[in-house]
Amino acid sequence: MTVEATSRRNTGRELAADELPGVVGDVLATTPFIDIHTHLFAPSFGTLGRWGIDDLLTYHYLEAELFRFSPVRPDEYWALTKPQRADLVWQTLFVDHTPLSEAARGVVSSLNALGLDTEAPSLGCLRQFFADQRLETYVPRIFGLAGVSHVVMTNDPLDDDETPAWNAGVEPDDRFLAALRLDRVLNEWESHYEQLTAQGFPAEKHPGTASVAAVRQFLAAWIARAKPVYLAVSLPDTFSFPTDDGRTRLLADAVLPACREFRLPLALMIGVRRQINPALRSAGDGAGRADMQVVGRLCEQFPDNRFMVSVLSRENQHELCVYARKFSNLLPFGCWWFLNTPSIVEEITRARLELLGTSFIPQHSDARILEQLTYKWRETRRTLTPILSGAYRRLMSDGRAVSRDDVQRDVERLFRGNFEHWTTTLS
Ligand code: HDL
Ligand code: ZN
Repeated sequence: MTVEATSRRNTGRELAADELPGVVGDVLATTPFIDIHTHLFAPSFGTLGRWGIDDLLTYHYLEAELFRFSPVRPDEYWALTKPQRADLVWQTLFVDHTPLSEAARGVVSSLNALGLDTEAPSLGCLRQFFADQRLETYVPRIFGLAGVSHVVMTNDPLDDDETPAWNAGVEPDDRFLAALRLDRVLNEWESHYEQLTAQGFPAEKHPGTASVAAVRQFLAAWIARAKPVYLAVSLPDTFSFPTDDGRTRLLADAVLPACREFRLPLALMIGVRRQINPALRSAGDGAGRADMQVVGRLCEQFPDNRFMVSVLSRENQHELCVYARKFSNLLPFGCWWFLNTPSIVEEITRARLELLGTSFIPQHSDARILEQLTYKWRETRRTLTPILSGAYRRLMSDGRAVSRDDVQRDVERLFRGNFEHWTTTLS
């Protein structure tokens, strides 16, 4: 059969190389992204949602940095009120020192995006601005500044602060998509199985057949209630599969079958070393290099499951790309947590483009505080513009014309289409 020489249907004017940064930057700036992993909550979740200057400044990234500059001890810090902690962080990291770290500069960027004084000697005026905001207009303003259309929450069906909102019938908000987070089920079973029983799904301390059935019913009930776009779990750097532990049994016999039944991806976030310094509380987690063979085994043994995977160790990134080349049911996503800095994002994203083309999701914000969306996505767009421009420039110099339509198609795939294709829920 002769293969017709098909000329590429040029869907737009061919760009000149020196136009690329401007066009790429403009396409990134004007395409709304889907933020596939955050810790934000829709306004209907009430006080679970965090926003404003005191929350911005008591972000655990900044608290970890505070203890490097201030003589205050963690126990003294935790004894302060949140405004007192925010005052101390502001004075230490933003007045007494230059906010050069990613997280500190992020606060400056978020305040600047709102037209606020980034050099305020104290927080009074800033607090007044945030006190004057009303979420019904403020959330759309932040989404607009950040250039996002949807964010995915992290919903823990065993969190005592969150389940009352679901039980009360929280009003759905299609800008805030749900994701069921299963850390307590898969990583801390013995501390939480009784909560499943209390919710009406009789489970046992050592997960056997009855507990597997209970988890299946628990998941079915919560999937019906929360309508998640994926299920998720964070896993330690020591994660292995299969082993003879309860996590293997619950993952293989309950969670992955539920994902297949309800056509949901499973997001694996691998490489976290929880609480390496407990005194820092939520700032006390660290990172470790994982054995990436486990990713290959899962993708191979469960070909009908779709795995979205983010890894916390910089050293695991290249292996993740290689496994993604071998398994099309593996979708790498994001530059997670300690990797979300311009220099490392550049290294990871260039390698992914070179190894995977546009078949990955470059970033998620992991935002915990609403206004962080603005700086995290501004930073992503700023970092990705030269990376994508460079990839197109290299393609053009090797003999393939590039149009703005190409750039638009690729950006939409990277920041929307890959995720929409993997989740059946988005319209
Ligand atoms: O486990 C996770 O989802 C992590 O993102 C943690 O929440 C971490 O504390 C974080 O906020 N990283 O950005
Ligand atoms: Zn997170």
